[in-house]
Amino acid sequence: MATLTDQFGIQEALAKLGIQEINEGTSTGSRSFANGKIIESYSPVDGTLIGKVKASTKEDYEAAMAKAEEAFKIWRLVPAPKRGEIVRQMGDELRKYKEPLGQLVSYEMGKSLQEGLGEVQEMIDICDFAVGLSRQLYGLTMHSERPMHRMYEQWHPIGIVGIISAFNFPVAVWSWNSMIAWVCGDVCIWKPSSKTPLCAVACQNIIKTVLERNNVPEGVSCLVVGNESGDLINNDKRIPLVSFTGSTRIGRHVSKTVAERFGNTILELGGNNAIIVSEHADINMVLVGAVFGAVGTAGQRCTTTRRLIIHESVYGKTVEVLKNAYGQLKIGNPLDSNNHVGPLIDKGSVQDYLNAIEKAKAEGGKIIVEGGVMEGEGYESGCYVKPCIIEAENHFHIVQEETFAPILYIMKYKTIQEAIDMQNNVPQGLSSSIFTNNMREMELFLSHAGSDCGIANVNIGTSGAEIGGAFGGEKETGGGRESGSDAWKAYMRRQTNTINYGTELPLAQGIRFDL
Ligand code: UN1
Repeated sequence: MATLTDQFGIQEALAKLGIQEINEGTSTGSRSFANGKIIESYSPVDGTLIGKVKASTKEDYEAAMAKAEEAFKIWRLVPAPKRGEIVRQMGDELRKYKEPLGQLVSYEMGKSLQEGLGEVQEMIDICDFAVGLSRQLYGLTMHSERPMHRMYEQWHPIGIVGIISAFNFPVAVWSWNSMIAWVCGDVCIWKPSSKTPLCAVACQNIIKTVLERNNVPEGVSCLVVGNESGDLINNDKRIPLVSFTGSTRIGRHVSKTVAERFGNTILELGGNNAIIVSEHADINMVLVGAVFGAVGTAGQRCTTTRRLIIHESVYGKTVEVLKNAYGQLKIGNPLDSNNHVGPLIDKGSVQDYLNAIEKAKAEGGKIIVEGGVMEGEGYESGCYVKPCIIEAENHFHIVQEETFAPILYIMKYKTIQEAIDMQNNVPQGLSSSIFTNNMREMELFLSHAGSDCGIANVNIGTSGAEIGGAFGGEKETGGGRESGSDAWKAYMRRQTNTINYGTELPLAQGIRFDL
């Protein structure tokens, strides 16, 4: 095993990132507060124990929160463009560590090295975006209905932002939230997935030097590890905003818990994303979009393509092209650039994948490309599965669910309206796409009568969104938006100010109150 990891330079990457055998899991900037039980991180790539972190106890959490509260009082007074300058330096630091961090993401999470590097690139991109944003936190001015009055709105920092992130994007999702939150003047407390704690420790190590160099209080960036911290964040009245990425099931719990105390949430939950393949589609483009969408990250993106809705006239041809492409997929170590598909995160996910295939068959699904668990040399971790294709109907229970694995359901349609209805007819509403060269179909798909998702693409797959847009979706996806566009507004509180510079006190709405 050690040879395998050494062959891909993992030991060196870990050393560069300052990951020792045991890392103290809870830390604020440079300080550690971890006293809890040990969490072990095993690689799904080869089953090796990569490292251990200590979980945070309730006391550790309290200590971190005390640091966060203290830091907020200082950080909110730093002018926004100066906060942007700190984030700019973080982007520079991430550029330096792109290679080892990308390797660790690939090794601890299991996605391909290319995708691991792409994830770090998303972090760098959001830093650049946040730097510009730090000079553009604009509020509106309004004309008052009263004479000699001025009315405007300001955006103030909201406070402590809780970030609860998932294993599948172990570093990027944190950065979309934290980099934006920081330029907004907030401080962050991050609970990463317990499946990928080392990636979080590495991020903390990378930004630590920037915080220290600039005398920024360490509590600006707090890290708490272990599942216990999740509900501490959800229930904590000192945290006005919780950004949660994960399953719809846990998202429902987070949503209720935070709403109960009138906190705000940004929820990024499950997707059930479809591509409509029109009779007017360019089939070569469909091939790349659909196959990357369905098997990239081994089907573990919330934007993964889970359904292909294909026009009946091109159904046979599309299936043939897909079968051929799936036949050429190389499954294996994701650090080896010859492979297309890496492992699932753990054996629990492998079981979910197998169960989903059985359920689809029981409901009448027809196997087009057979699935199964890979065995033998190179697959010792037991987490490698074959991407499969199942002909199914949209109403099947299993098709209506999100299974975090490379299972692609395919189905036929006759009219474009029928295709749009099928695409929308699932509980989730994250990403969607149509492949067509017909402008009427394209515009209908993008219109208010078209896709009901937060993301709707034309001649592009469902995954791989850029950071410049607002990311998120409707219905059971949770309704949150993070990353680009004006998603920053969720990280600030709006204040409407009216100033009377006259000598009279006229009331609004013309109300008379004579004394
Ligand atoms: C996720 O799977 O949680 O659009 C995020 C994409 C990536 C982000 C996915 N930029 O596929």
